[in-house]
Amino acid sequence: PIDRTLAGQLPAVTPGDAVRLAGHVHRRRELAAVTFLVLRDHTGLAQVVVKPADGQEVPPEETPVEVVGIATASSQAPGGVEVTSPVVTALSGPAHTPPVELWRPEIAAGLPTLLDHAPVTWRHPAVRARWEVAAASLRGFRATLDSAGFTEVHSPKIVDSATESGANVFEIDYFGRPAYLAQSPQFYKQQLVGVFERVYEVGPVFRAEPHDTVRHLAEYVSLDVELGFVRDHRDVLSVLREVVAGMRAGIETHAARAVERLGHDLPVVPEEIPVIHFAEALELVGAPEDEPDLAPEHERALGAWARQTYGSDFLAVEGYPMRKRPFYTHPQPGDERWSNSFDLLFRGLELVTGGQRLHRLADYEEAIRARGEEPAAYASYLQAFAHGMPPHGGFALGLERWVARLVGAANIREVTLFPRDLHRLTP
Ligand code: AMO
Repeated sequence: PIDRTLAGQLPAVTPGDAVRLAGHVHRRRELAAVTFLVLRDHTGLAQVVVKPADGQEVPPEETPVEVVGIATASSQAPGGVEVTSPVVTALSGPAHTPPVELWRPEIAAGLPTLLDHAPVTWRHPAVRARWEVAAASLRGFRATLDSAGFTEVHSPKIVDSATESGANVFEIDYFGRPAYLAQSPQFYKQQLVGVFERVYEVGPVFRAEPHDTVRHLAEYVSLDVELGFVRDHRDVLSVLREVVAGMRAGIETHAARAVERLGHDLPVVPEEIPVIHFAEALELVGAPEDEPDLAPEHERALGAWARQTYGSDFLAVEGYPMRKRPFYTHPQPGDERWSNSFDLLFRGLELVTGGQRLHRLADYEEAIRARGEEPAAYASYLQAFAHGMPPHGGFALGLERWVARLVGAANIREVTLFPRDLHRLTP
């Protein structure tokens, strides 16, 4: 028995040695005198040359196969080594014809085809590269926070109340009483600051988004961070800067090949992320001064401005109006119209929301009442505050938005393995 050689290792094999490869038939190219079998595994592609004298059938594209043969130097093969005199064994029945030709360098399919056939279309190397960038980003995210004393946590996804806004929660039947799919780990990550001081979570969150947009999903991956003993939201922003730089470094280290394939520049992360106040941002884009939020076209304009003015792909907008922020938001000291919260724009798209939170029990009770609700409804959450919580803050970054912007995808669905939206529940 010979150990498996990966496609990526084949160039380093001594010509003349016997090798055993395993992977999918990426391409079967039948010429008059030979058939080329291009084999694809998780490390790349390898070329196998099948001659009539070998007496081998090459199964159709996408069939998983094992190939035992001889490593042979060839200037025409990728990496300079191919496999000759093969014995080809199909590891399952012949694969059906794929909905799109996966061997072509660029996948020639519209978004609906890509999404409807996701289990197959994700096999295309250029499509798979999008998720390789996501996975490498996650490695960088975790590495940055692990080395800064954060503890990874997991909070429940079945919860008893909305955290962000009442409107877009999914209600479920929980043993006969209503419950909700969590819109955010917000309440739990705050409570866990009381325990661990610094926490992060990578997990799904659920938003019943009633609109079809290119940047909203009904389920997405939220990268949540929360830390205690901050002075204000600017301390949170410094951690966010390190996190984004760490995610970029993760991509450089673990997905350089994928980035090269996708042909996009990695983002410029300045030493300090430029910050603009919400009021100034409105003025800059020429929006009315009582506007409570930034519209997507405003975000795009601000992104272009940051690029031009600071050479930065990132811009933090701080001070969002209190009336548009959730009740846990800390006001801006001295002017309570504004908040100590921010959004981070990445290439003109909202990527992150974060800020400083209230931390005194009395402030929570007042804020909840001011929104016409009763503190009693939040009794379990408020326990942490009754028992002493430090000044704290944090943020949440949407993974799919990050990857979409990195790889230049116009629609967030292009970078989501199995997207969920208004219309889609399969695959
Ligand atoms: P927010 O609701 O702004 O903040 O969400 C944080 C980030 O998550 C991403 N995002 C989405 N991505 C895909 N589809 C959606 N429907 C969607 N909605 C949001 C965005 C956004 O910036 N608790 C706060 C965070 C905090 O303050 O720590 C929160 O959830 O990238």
